[in-house]
Amino acid sequence: MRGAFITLEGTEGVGKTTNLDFVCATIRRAGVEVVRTREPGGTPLAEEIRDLLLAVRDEPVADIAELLLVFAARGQHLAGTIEPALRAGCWVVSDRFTDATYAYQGGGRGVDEATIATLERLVHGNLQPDLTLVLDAPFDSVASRLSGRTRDRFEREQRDFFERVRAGYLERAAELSRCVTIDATQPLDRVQADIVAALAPLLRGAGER
Ligand code: T5A
Repeated sequence: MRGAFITLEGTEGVGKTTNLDFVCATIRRAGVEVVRTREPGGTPLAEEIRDLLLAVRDEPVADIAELLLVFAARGQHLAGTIEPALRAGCWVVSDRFTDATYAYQGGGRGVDEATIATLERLVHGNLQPDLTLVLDAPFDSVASRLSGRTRDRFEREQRDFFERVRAGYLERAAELSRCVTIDATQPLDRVQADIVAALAPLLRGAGER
């Protein structure tokens, strides 16, 4: 039986990585095998593409080059990690997937949605996450969580970029029934209580998949 595909999304510092382990542990407690992964990345080649994407460089990166690199990494991630795991009946939990492209390259950079949709169809056809947890917080409430880190190429963007990314996520979440938006400004235990509630319907169906 095919596994379920769950993604965590949101702007920088909202707690995706922090909650990824929690999501995986909650699923394992229900007796289901889970693969934890991330984008860009998730295979050796895709991780190399991640390094290219996040590196701070003097040369401006063209929007189309960034977009194609994101989907190149995703194609490899799907072929090497996501698809084999789902086929084997494992659940896959990924830190970001294509919603991030709509939010960052679409909302943030201004690439038109139709171009992203064309690549989405080409790279993953009808495959979509079964559940997407969108951790949401205004820029100001999470900016302090990132202070003191070395900033990658995306984290060096200005506030208005992250506001457009956040708006992109919220717009998609409002349109897609697989998305559950969670208030990431809450204390961690409250965020995780919301995550458990969002996972419950999928976990109830785990035995029937
Ligand atoms: N990208 C990616 C694209 O442009 N297009 C795409 O299609 C894809 C897939 C990847 C970058 O690539 C771009 C977007 C990204 O910029 P990344 O490292 O995967 O980069 O993503 P980041 O968002 O940069 O990851 P971060 O680590 O910055 O953010 P997280 O994972 O959301 O936050 P996390 O879990 O590290 O938490 C940050 C801090 O906050 C604390 C944590 O303890 C930690 O210290 N925290 C809380 N504190 C208080 N209350 C809570 N509720 C808290 N939750 C977490």
